Amino acid sequence: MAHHAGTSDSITLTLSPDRAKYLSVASMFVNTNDAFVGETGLSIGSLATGETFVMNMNVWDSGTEANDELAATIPGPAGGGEGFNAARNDDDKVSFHPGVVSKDDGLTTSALSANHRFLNPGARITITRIE
Ligand SMILES: [Ca+2]
Ligand SMILES: [Ca+2]
Repeated sequence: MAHHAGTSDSITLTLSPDRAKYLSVASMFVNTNDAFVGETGLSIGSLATGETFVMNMNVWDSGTEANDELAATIPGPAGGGEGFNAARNDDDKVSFHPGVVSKDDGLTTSALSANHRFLNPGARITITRIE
């Protein structure tokens, strides 16, 4: 999934409660160079019907691309540029994402505006067992 600021998506999964005890999710922040959210091992096996689990997610920098915020390197609608490139010019370490700067806050070459800025935790996941 790919998310835009301030919006939400909903998906329905059909799982066997006997076999699906844990859920892992990942999504890129498409209006960034290489930011993503990801959680693994979310325990869903004990959710009762109608019960909801909510978790705020930290945004990670995948360490593959320098956060230059150039349109040519941002795949989301703010840039329309390249998504993945095998050439790595970041530090090759996953770390907390420092957030984007944007052209509104002084990075004049940035394809991003203040609307694309975020703070950690930058996303929320809500899981509801519906039957
Ligand atoms: Ca980066
Ligand atoms: Ca890219």
